[in-house]
Amino acid sequence: MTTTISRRTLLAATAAGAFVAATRASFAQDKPTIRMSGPMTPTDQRAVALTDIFGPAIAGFATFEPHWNATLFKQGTELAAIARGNLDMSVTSAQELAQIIPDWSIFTAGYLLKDAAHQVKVFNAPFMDAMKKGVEDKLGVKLLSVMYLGRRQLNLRQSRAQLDVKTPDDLKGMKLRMPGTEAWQFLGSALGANPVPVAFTEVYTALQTGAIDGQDNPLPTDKDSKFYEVTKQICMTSHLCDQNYIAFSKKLWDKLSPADQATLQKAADDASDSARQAQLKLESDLAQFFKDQGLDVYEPDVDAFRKHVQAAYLSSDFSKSWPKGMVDQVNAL
Ligand code: KDO
Repeated sequence: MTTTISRRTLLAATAAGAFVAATRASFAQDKPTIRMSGPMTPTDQRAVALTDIFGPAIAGFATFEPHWNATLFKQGTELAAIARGNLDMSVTSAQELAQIIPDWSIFTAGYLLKDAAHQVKVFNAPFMDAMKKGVEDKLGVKLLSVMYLGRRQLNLRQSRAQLDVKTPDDLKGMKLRMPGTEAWQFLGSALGANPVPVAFTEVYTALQTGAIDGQDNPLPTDKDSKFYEVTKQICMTSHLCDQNYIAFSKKLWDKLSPADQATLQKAADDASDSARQAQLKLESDLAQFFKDQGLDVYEPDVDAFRKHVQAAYLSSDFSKSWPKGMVDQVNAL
């Protein structure tokens, strides 16, 4: 026996279905969407951890919506976007914070932070409370956790046979791409080079066309962004043990219940811990990978670089804005 559904019944069923979907959607809309913008690729370990760990961990009360490759906001404009209420989250840096709050330039100084564990100890140290409060008060941004980016190395278009880098003198006249903020440009000069500002998403093309002579990033970034395809050497200066901070809208944070705040904080910590372990593993494996790709990978006179860079910072205006005694507190951890 076949049953025929009348047109009226079919229309009623469709309308009911639409009503249920709309209601569910409106319930879904009650959960805030956390829009995040970052210049990193979706395959960068920090992005993978945010997508695979952070997003699912907060899914009970919020929808995580990441935008990678700086497709939503240009690199370096995210903090202002959060402050204006146009963005909820980013992965920021001391170099970006220092543009607005000069104290943060202490963490842009080469050869200060020692390693990933030191970064975590510093971020959680009591003397950082005032620094974090300053960011909340001035920018409406809450720094949730520290992410390990890696030790920054020189990555050059010339082979070692063409340019064997031993000391900062060997970088004289080199067009070394550094990110656009003043603190980054200063680091490029402190290394002995001529810093050239280029956005992260433009670096590959700038290397390919010869617009720049080289760039500096940790080994995992050089792999993930395929910079090794358009460069011939990696000179292991380890000039900055680099880090980022998960930056979150204070306005959005304050709207969450204490329970959801705790869940979100744990999600940020878990994602940062996972990404840190992944980056460290990559860092230990990648020197051989780049050698297999035909790049020269070697150490320069690191002491010569350390002395040159530290002297440049200590005689700079930057160091005048560092909180009194904080260098000693950082070194003591
Ligand atoms: C870069 O532009 O070289 C840099 O490494 C700077 C970091 O602070 C961070 O913005 C990073 O790019 C991006 O997350 C892409 O890895």
